[in-house]
Amino acid sequence: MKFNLNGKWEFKNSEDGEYMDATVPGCNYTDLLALKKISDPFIGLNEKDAQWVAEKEWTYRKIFDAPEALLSHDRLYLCFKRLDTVCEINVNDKIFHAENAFYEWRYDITDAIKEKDNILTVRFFSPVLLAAAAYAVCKTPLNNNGQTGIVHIRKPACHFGWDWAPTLPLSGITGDVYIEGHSYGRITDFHITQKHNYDGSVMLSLSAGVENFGDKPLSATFSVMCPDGSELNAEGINFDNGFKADIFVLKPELWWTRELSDKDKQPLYEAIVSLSADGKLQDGKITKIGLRTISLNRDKDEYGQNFSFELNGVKVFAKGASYVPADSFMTRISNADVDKLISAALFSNMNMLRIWGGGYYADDYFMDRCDEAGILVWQDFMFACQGYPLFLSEYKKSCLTEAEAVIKRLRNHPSLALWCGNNEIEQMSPVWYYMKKYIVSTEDYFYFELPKLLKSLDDRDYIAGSPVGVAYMYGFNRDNAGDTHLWQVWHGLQSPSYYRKRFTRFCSEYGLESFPDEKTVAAYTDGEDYNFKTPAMASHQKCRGGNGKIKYYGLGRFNRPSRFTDYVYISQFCQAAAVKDAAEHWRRNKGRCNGALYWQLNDCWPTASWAGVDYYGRYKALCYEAKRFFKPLTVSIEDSDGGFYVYALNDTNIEYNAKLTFKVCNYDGKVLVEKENDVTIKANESQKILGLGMAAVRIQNRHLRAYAVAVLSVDGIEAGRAICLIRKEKYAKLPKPEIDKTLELSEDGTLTITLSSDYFARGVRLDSDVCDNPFSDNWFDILPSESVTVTQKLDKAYSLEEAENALHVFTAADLTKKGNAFTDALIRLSIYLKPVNWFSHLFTKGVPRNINKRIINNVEYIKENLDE
Ligand code: BMA
Repeated sequence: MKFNLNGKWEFKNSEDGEYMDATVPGCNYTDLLALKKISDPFIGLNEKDAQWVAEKEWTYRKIFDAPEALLSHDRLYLCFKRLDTVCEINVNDKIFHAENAFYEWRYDITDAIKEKDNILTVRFFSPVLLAAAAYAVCKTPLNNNGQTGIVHIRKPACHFGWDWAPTLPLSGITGDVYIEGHSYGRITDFHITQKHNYDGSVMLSLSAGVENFGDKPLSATFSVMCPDGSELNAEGINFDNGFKADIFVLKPELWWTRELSDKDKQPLYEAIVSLSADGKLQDGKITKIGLRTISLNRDKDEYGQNFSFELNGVKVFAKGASYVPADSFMTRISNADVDKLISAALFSNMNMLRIWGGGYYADDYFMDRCDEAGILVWQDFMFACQGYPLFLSEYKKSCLTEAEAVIKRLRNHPSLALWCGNNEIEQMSPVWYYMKKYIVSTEDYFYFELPKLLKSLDDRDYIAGSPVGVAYMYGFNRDNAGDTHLWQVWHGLQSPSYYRKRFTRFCSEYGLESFPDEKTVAAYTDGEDYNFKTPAMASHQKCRGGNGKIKYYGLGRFNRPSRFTDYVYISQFCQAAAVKDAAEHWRRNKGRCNGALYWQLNDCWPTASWAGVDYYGRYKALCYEAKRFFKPLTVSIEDSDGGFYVYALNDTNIEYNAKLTFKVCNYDGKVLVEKENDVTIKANESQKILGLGMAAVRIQNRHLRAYAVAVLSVDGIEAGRAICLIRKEKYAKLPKPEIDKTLELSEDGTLTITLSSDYFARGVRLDSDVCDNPFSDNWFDILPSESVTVTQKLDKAYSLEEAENALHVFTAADLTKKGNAFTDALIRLSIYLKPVNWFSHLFTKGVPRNINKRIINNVEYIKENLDE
């Protein structure tokens, strides 16, 4: 029996004050916000005024009666799905403790609870003061992202501020709280492993851990409900502390990612275990599983060491982004919010999301949605960018307990593809080389202890960190092995063309910042007249020098505009273009490069950042562009000063007979060069299908003010298109197009917009004053003499006239212009010369060298793995 304790609670500042109304799950900030004791920290400069909250201790209290039916059980557990973080729990004067926000806490309160007036309090210590006190006792390396010393507390690192997150380290009961009543026994864990046989059949091994409270015999039965409705059953046999059984699935329906499947929803099997005693059901668990094999191929190959995911034996090019907490106050993230972000990932044709190590582990709902949708999940353990005191035995114990709990919670999910030890700790390690014990214990933990524990609990692949090379501090961020984070563009101010120099085996982080949608900016600047430097704008840019960098990249591609709002457009355009260029380059080199996960899918508050979707769910240009550059079957142009190579990119498992049309045209559509080819596109490969020098174009259009377009069609239907300008926007002299639009509104509220243009229209952006739902397409180019149709589902009833008046169409040719090439260059130079920028630029200038044989020969591990 489960007795729910969610809902109305009371809370107070522990040192003084009266109890006030609180809501659980929730936290001190959201409760204070509801009582109007603080102003919304996401708006204006309010974040600063809310800092006192984290410096206090907060006590939460609930007084309740326990029903007779609950008290009649053999064992009563008080369960907290999440406690954030260090706290003392008092149940009628019986004291318990918690110190880790990443797993469920469970306390035996059988003897502590009574029928009437139970008093339950939870007293949270200030995370800020605690981190400072712990730091005083045990020094930690300097933290670049907020308060130094926070690594002592097992809590999302980004709560203390990050280069995209505010500093709002909450305290509170941030998950469900309830009392579980059990008799005879309970199921502690349910695990299903699968063995795929050569004939295609699958043997499922199901096991349930059981806690037995008495001496009565317990029994268990297992069943599996198949997607076709059939049911398979087995009696459990005793083993260790539980039961197990094998169930054979003769003809499994396999789980795939979307591009490898013909289904929108993946087939899931429902596994059930029932525990009985005394002829009665005492406990049960149900979990959905998908049948598939997933592995990370790290074999030696012609380029070094592979880094490629294989699903059911089929190589997968990973296309996606990193997922960060969707709100600084995580209890405000509803299932609908998660749905929206998953929809955005699907909209952008992603097949993998990386759960980044400075937030939370993926929650059950998120995983369920990924299981259903066919999205692979890369799960970091929660360690990011800092030295963690893993040499302290109690601390390490807490981390390993956390790892065990998380592995057990997530391991049945078919979408879970990889465990990763941490985010960027290894690449930071050289900076704290003088703190030897951090170096040694980091290697111990991530290279030995954590993988050893993992191996005993799960058969998935593991990498020690992201980025990763071939051994501790060897080979990360290089091109012949491992996973990379390529921040030369943005942090190092390299030009976006730098990406094309990199033939990374897998890039799990790269990106460029942009401003969010203008409506989002307007929300946090609270009506103020803003520019790059106004206080609210500056406080909603957490990356040091970030707004300068947005300008730097913007002016590299466009003329300097006279309106600040044009910068919003430019920043999003440049972000989308840079990420696209990299993703397509790596897709063109598929096999050598095996994944492009950009930084970052989403935001935790309204801010300038690398996200593709802003905090309010508004899609930036990147989210739309990704729909095109991650499309499973499409075409890509590799352009250079000398000419073009056209590639077919095919991530499906199907071979296609297709037609390629390639043209270079003037802005009025006059064809300068045209080629047409019939091509056979091989399954699951990238292939060069055309090469063309620039000379033919130059003869006819000396200034190269023209565009190139490649269209790939299968059975007469367009399967993908790529368009590029021959010269960058600022030199392209884009014509001002006349765009015609016709609108239709259907009864179900779908607005259909058809656009056509007299001249080539670059970066056409649609925006509605009344509705934020995504358009079916946006931020596209319109070619002269063709029409483009897009739809948008309106969320309220509007007349056609209202919808039409609310719709704005903007193109790159509508941008304002001030100054000239010289002044723009000076502005860029002054940004470049900021010490933080030029240092980082010089530091990241060259492509890191490949792994050096001399080094390899010194290390046994590397020798075994890479040396021929
Ligand atoms: C990466 C991430 C984050 C950070 C991002 C942008 O390295 O792992 O730590 O927010 O860069 O700087």
